[in-house]
Amino acid sequence: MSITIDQLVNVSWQINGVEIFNQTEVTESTYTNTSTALGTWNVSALASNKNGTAVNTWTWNVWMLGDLNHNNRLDTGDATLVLRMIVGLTPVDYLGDMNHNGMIDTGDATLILRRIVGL
Ligand SMILES: [Ca+2]
Ligand SMILES: [Ca+2]
Repeated sequence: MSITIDQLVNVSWQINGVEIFNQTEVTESTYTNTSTALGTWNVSALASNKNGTAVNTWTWNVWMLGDLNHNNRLDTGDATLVLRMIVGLTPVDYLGDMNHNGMIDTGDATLILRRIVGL
């Protein structure tokens, strides 16, 4: 997530209202995070200077790899969605790329099914 401002500002990045980092006297600011817990988070960037304050807020959904139906577990519904993507019945969602090969394939469905039965 990033913001660009046409004035020098101080930026405070917050998740669910708690500041996670800030920058002073910038015109752009970027926040990246690759290790956040699963769930839905409100990410806000507060930009302020002597002229006022602007806030930009995003809703950030973090899902488990393969959890295509977003119920926080791997189940047969996820495997079914992978199969539907392979045959073109459902738009491709790379959240289902369990084997990290850059495409949705039967290997992904197999991995989901193996995970369900604990193999
Ligand atoms: Ca699921
Ligand atoms: Ca794959």
